[in-house]
Amino acid sequence: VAQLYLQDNFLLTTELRPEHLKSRILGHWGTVPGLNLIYAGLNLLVKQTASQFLHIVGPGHGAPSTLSNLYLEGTLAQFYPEYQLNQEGLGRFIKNFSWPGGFPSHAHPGTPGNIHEGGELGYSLGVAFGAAFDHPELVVSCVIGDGEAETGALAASWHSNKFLHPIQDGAVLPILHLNGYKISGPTIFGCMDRLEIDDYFEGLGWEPIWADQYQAEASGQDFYQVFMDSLVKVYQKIRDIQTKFRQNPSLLKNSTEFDYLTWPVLILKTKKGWTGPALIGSEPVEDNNLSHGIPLKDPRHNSREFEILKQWLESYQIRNFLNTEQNFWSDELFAFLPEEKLRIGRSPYALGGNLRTDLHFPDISKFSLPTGQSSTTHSEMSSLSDFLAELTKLNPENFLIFSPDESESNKLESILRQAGRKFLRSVRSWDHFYSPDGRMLEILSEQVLQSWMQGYTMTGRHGILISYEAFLNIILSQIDQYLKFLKKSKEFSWRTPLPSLNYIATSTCWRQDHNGFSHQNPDLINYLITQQDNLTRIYFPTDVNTTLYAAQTCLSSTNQVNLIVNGKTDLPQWLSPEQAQTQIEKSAQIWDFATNSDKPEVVLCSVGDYQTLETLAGISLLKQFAPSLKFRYVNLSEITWLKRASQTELNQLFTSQQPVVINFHGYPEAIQQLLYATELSRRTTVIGYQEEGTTTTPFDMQIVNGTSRWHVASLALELASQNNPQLQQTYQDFRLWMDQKLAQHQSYIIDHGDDLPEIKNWHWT
Ligand SMILES: Cc1ncc(C[n+]2csc(CCOP(=O)(O)OP(=O)(O)O)c2C)c(N)n1
Repeated sequence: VAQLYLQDNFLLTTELRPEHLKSRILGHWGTVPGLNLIYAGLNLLVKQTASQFLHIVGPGHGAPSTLSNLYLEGTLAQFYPEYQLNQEGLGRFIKNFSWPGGFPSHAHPGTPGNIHEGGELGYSLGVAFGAAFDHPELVVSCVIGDGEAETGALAASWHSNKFLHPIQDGAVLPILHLNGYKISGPTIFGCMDRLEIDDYFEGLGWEPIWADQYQAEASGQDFYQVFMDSLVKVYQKIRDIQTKFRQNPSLLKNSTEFDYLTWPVLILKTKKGWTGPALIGSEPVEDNNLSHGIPLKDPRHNSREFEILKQWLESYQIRNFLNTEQNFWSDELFAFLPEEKLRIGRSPYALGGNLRTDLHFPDISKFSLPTGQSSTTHSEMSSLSDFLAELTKLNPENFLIFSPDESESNKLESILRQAGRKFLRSVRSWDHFYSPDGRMLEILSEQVLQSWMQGYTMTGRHGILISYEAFLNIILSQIDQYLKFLKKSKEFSWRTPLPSLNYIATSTCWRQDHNGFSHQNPDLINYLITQQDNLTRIYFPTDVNTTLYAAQTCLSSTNQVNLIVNGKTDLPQWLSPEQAQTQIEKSAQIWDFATNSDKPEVVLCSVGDYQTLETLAGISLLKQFAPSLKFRYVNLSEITWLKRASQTELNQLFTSQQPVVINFHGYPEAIQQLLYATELSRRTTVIGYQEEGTTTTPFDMQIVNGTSRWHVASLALELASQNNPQLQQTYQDFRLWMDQKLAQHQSYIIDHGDDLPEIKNWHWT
């Protein structure tokens, strides 16, 4: 409470006056008392059991609780010498909450022991499970607000229990903080009776164990003791399950054992804003949503509020906890704390960068294709799958693959064969590749997958999430939250670099042959390019070899969010392994085999596999229709490079004055945005996906978006002819030819439901 309100007189040593109060009172109160109870209880549990905990707090707005517990357990002073456990340190700590230059109102990367900001609600439980996977010795406690529990992401996260291995994984100790209210009214869980809540959790495969303040008070029990007893009971149940399986691992071969594997969940029913003002006027504040934020809005100027605040602050009798003659704080306050290194805020798992070890990579030559410019076609995703399968074999304890039910459709079969899908429920004989030991995790919730991957990588391990391109947008906001955490982490040297978050966007907008418009959306690219601070990379490999090098580069990197955009259909191959490696290292380079002059009249560039196919097919047409045209081809395989490239580097690739055509995988505006501040933008025409889509032929997708080989060649001739009048007639002739071809294409696809043979069978010569 002092953190919210006081800027002076922190120990109430003199009569409280309005000038002791902060002029801007910013933060949240209601959730704090319950969070304090949990934090203190966990420390006591650790003292009794010497277990290794990581604590995740869903309601990040309860930061005053997290911070004050960190302060009192002495962790804060370890990370911030200015917050010592003395009068000066205490005053500075209280004043600096929600204060410019001090601690923000929510838990953030500067909060020791914390890997979860809890700003956007819904992800705490998923992150907790991610942290527990492959950490057999760890218990991850996780507070979930009953408001947060209404979110789709959190509701789906309860199913994570079907993915927790009782031997290889650690445990999650979920605590549903049932304080009955969210910001503006009661929560849904708050309006459900005990039986309904029991049924809900039992239906989800959990065993609910209660600590109920109302019941304790009604029956004259000490609620602190009730809570501790329940916490210990939950903990003991977790250990019992683990011991049972760890002593007899063969039990896991029997699916009926894990079918009925029921982990406990603690339902903590408290009064929101407990110990705060009961009433303001006739309005209840304690045990009501009015306690959620700042219960007394303006006590500096409102004398009635001031009086209530004064009584509220005095009610805690802070000076009873001081022993100013000796260590300032009285010893009894620390009696419940475990030894220093086990205190909740010191969890080494919260500093995943320190736990990170690099992945062991297979030799890429086992998976790459030996030559470039091959007329045989291959699927990038199939080869990537072979590579990732081998990676799971080489890194059996620190690499997981996450995917929302598209593994087979996304050509990831070899991962399934090698690594298996992790699942602890029995399936039928024809459901393939499911086992408790699998290394690929499938749940049809991109948000849960993202949460798992975050928890997994933020505690030092490596992961990759493979999804349909369109549906990665579902987690765009979550990625944004993560990037905020990453950006701020850089301000704290003790936050050492984390393994990057890696995404494969496949089944891309250009090839939604089965699904059509609803499945076409390359928007994540637009979001990722707006990120500052060099935290994102967006790769567009063009073939198997570039895909493999892009994947290895991403999985070796730290502190980044990497997106690789890959088609899954068979495509021509362009680069040898050596050329592919250089391509990925440089991000952009001239492809000599598709260039006929070092003094080009026009530069053609493509970004993305299907767009590269069309652009190179367009170059074939130029060679045929305009043999005298001098052109250059540039492949751009990582687009944030445009932000970092110098003018000289841009000119080396794109010349200093010639027109440029860029055929882009995503929305043209994305590239235009990246080029905006450069001279290049004035002479560049960008074509790309223009939100034209349906269930049609692959080439028709290129036609309706104006990105086909015909459009590419036409644009190149049009632009080059503006500087070279001799090309004007060629351009006119080409346009006439193209109009006929467009008509021919249209009638052919209507008649045959497929593309013209000359399009389907085209290959580079
Ligand atoms: C996804 C999302 N939607 C809305 C909000 C705004 N918000 C902040 S706190 C809160 C209520 C949270 O209630 P609960 O989870 O029960 O936490 P507690 O009552 O313990 O404060 C809401 C809706 C948010 N932070 N995240």
